[in-house]
Amino acid sequence: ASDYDVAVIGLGAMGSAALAHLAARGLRVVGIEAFSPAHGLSSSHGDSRIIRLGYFEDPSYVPLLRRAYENWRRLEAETGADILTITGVLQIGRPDSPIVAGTLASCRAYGLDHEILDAEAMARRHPAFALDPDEIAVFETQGGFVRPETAVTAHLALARREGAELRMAARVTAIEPDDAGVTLRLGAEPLRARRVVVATGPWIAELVPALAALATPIRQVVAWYEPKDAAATALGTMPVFLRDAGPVGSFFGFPALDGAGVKIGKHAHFREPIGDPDAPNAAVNEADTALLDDFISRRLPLAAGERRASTTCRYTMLPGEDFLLDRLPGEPNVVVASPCSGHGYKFASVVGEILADLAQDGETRWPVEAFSFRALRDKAAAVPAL
Ligand code: PYC
Repeated sequence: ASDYDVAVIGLGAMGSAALAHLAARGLRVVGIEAFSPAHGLSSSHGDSRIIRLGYFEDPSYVPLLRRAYENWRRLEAETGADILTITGVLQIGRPDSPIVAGTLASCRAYGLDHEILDAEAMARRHPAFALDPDEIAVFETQGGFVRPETAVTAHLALARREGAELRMAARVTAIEPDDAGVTLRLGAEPLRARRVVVATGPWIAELVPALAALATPIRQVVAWYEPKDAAATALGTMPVFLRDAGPVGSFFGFPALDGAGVKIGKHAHFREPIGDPDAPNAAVNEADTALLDDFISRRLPLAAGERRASTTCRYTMLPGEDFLLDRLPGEPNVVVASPCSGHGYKFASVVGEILADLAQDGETRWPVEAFSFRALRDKAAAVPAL
């Protein structure tokens, strides 16, 4: 007999959400976390994550995002936590840049509320941003941010209230699947469950060796700056933003939140692979801060006061830079999730529902074929892992 219907390993963004959805369905569930909730070694800390509906990456994400917004609001109602704030999002670049053209394609495909602002309109409406004359911004009204630590805490609180058992600072060292379920090795006492959800982010390949050559954790850096102009960078005035930077990639940022200043980062930063996920990230260095200082002084001059703080976190990248949400081929009792290629947090509330579907029923009504092992292998054949 199994001790549990479902065990969830890894209680960051995706695992905590899956645990809450499974517990709310009345299943006997246990959540197991090697460290502590939203710890600083992984991908669920740092105060804020952008959420946006007009997804430039592909319009096919929009239905999932609509559900993510609904689920974030439901989680707030169920727990009283303040998780989702709407600020609007500015997606800035040349008209033919992937961010601008892709956002417009999604907005038009789904009739999403948006405006196109040229450099002059931006100077008038959003003076914090310095645009080149040939750049424009798509302002999408539904953009905003999610508070990652608060969301993990809320999902775990909900899970606990619905009867989930939580085991913190407990490390699963192996998953042994069989026809009836899975045995998890942790400490002296193995644990039995009918199904397992593996959502261990940068540690995913440790428990799912099939991902060793496919999932690559990389080091990410963000920094907070004292605004030079408090009014222009305040929450309620300044939207969150993404900015296309041509061949070097893109930058992102947030208005000044909670007295911490304006936070910015470069998507995927220097794409530095992390060899051993147990080793702390290399500390923030001069090359890291030079990149961010240069961006903020040229592109957000009214936010470019003193750099107050900086930190590292991690993305776990996949070929094609999509997600993986699937059962392990040949092992239907093992559900694999959470390498989200650096843009997954906003989806955690719907990903939790999808993982619960896959663990409970083996299938989901949400469109996830693009996030299957088969799709991942096709992408790996076409593009390298990073
Ligand atoms: O998906 O909006 C996003 C994002 C911002 C920074 C990293 N990902």
